[in-house]
Formats: sequence, C-alpha cells, structure tokens
Amino acid sequence: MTHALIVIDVQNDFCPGGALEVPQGDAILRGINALMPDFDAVVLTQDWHPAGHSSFASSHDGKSPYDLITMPYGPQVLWPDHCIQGSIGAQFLPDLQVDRADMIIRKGYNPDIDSYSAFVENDHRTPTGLEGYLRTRGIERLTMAGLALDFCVNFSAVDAAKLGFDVEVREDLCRAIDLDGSLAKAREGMRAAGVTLI
Ligand code: VGL
Ligand code: ZN
Repeated sequence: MTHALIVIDVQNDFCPGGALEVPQGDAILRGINALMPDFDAVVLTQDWHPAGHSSFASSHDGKSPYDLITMPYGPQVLWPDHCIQGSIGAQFLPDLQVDRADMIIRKGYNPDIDSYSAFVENDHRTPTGLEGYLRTRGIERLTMAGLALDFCVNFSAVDAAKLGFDVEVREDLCRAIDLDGSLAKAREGMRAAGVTLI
C-alpha cells in the first residue's frame, strides 16, 4: 500500500521563540527528518495566513489571544498573529529536510476562514486539494507528525480517516498546545474516528 508521511506545520512560529510557541515544538525535528526515507511520499503542510487574518485576536476589537468566538462557520479560538505569508515565522524550521518533500500544501490563506486541517478549511466544506493529490498518486496510508497535536494534527488526522485513508499519528513526533483540555479531547476524537495513535 502506498504510504505517505504528512508533516504538519513544522514552522518557526510554532517553535520556542515563535509567535504561537508550542512547548518543545522543535524537539520533533530530528525524528521527523529520520523518518522521511521510509516513505513512498513526503508532504509538508504550511500554515500561511494573510496579515489581518480572521483567526488573529488582533483582528477583533477587545479580544485577546486564546479567547473563543463564534464565526459564521462555528467556534474559533483566537490566536496571536502567526505564520504571516512571507514572514520568517511562517518558514519551516531551518533544519527540516524540505528537499525530501514531494509536495508542500499551504492552508489558512482564506482571510475569513481558518484551516486547522490539511484537507478542509474550518467550515468543514472548502477543500485544500490535498485529498485529490493523494488519491491521484494512489496513496492510501498516511503517517502524521508535527504541530500542534491537538489542533492541526488532530483535525488533519480525523478528516483523513473520515475520507477513508488508513491513518496513524506518531505522538512522539508531535507536540501539543493543550488549551483547556484540548489535548485529551483531541486524543479521544482521533481514536473515535479510527486513527491509530502510536
Ligand atoms: C495551528 C493554531 C493556529 C496548528 C495553526 O498548526 O496547530 N494552531 N494555526
Ligand atoms: Zn494558524
């Protein structure tokens, strides 16, 4: 079975010193690089927001980072400004083996909708195109690693499982934000969707 490694958002802003720091976000780098040769395909995702994105607390009067608001498409956590298109924070960690990637898919570029998942935006309808890419390459099995386990990895894994891919998440090669129990909820949701947690 054709097997792809999906590396989620290993970008400067999600690592120590970045705008939306995930604790020990950089600790997974070596392990992810070491895993790449074992796969038929490697896909990297890149969070890629325009300045003033609707997921930024700074775009909403009186709101602070990590507040929860209701958007037309449902609940949305507000974040510090991060991964702005073309910024250093949006770049991959300098030592990530980007040369090994067959495909880099960007997400979160729609100003009005966030996109945690690599497959569909947070409206749960607008596709990113990744499903079509994987299917046309005959890829059926996915291993995921990256940042953050309880947001972008979680949503990507659950969507992939719903779409019928065989999905495993390498928890040892992920790190979490863990906001108000989001990590426990994410683990539960992934297991319920049929994702294998390793
Ligand atoms: C992410 C929050 C906002 C992630 C991206 O990569 O998990 N989290 N944007
Ligand atoms: Zn983002």
